Amino acid sequence: MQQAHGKLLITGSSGQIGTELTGTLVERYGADRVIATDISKPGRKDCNTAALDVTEADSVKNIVKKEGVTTIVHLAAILSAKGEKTPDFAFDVNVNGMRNVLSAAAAVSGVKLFFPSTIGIFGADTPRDNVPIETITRPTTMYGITKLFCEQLGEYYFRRYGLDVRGLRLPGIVSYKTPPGGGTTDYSIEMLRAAAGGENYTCFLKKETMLPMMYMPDALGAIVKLLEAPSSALVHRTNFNVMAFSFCPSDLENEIRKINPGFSVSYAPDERQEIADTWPRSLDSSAAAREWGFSAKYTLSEMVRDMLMNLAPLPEK
Ligand code: AKB
Repeated sequence: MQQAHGKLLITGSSGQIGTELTGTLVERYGADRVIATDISKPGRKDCNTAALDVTEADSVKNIVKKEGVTTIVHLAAILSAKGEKTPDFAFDVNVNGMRNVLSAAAAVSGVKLFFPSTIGIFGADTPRDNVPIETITRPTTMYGITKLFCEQLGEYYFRRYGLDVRGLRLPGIVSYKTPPGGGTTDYSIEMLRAAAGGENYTCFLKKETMLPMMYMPDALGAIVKLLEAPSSALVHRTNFNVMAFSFCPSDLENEIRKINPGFSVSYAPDERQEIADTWPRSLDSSAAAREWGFSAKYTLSEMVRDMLMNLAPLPEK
């Protein structure tokens, strides 16, 4: 178990990443140090829990102060597809939530804050391949616009108040424990779930839509590594690119077919195609590797095998 001082507060802990990251942090720092929060009080029993609406500035400030929080993992956010359906709500949660968390963190000395940004901060004018950290960032979704703002507001709090803010741009994250909610890369999990359940799948993106992705164990490893990196090692702060591999829906379909030859996918792109068309195919993650040792272990085929095994027993060979 790692030594951590004070409490570690997680917002959005009931989401796809939050559910698993909370377990990882409880193992690492101990149950009594972790407070898992979400808009409704999380049902988990392995740590302290509380209901917390990040859009309520006083509630955020109070819990940070009252509990002696020294690390905040701010996951509460509205993702790309849902954000296009409810742009005002996405603005409120993503922008006001981030401001409230930053301001609560800055009001107490020595607090460290982690939040995930996204490949959604890029836009149609961004080069598509091996995208560097510094490039054209003109997102067209509410999710992308608000997350780019979060990156820049985080940098502002670092420069102006010395707040130890850290963030990375996550690609699509594939996992089996908790379904994602409202993302564009969710098709990959839906496809794997359908295959594991013995069903065929209708994909909402075109078969050739290539996007950067990562398997959950590598995402958890990356978040913990960035969280624990010495502050002095960080040249960048809130905008590290990270990815494991790129694939398009037909690559995933073919990979599933190697295990489950009867599986088939039909393609019926919807409005989420427009979002995916503005995102890059691959990212340059070298700054993350250099500054805090980012690496991803799983390949696409290892991930597919592990997903199918965990979602349903694999067919006999
Ligand atoms: C989404 O699809 O909105 C997210 C993301 C790539 O940030 N998974």
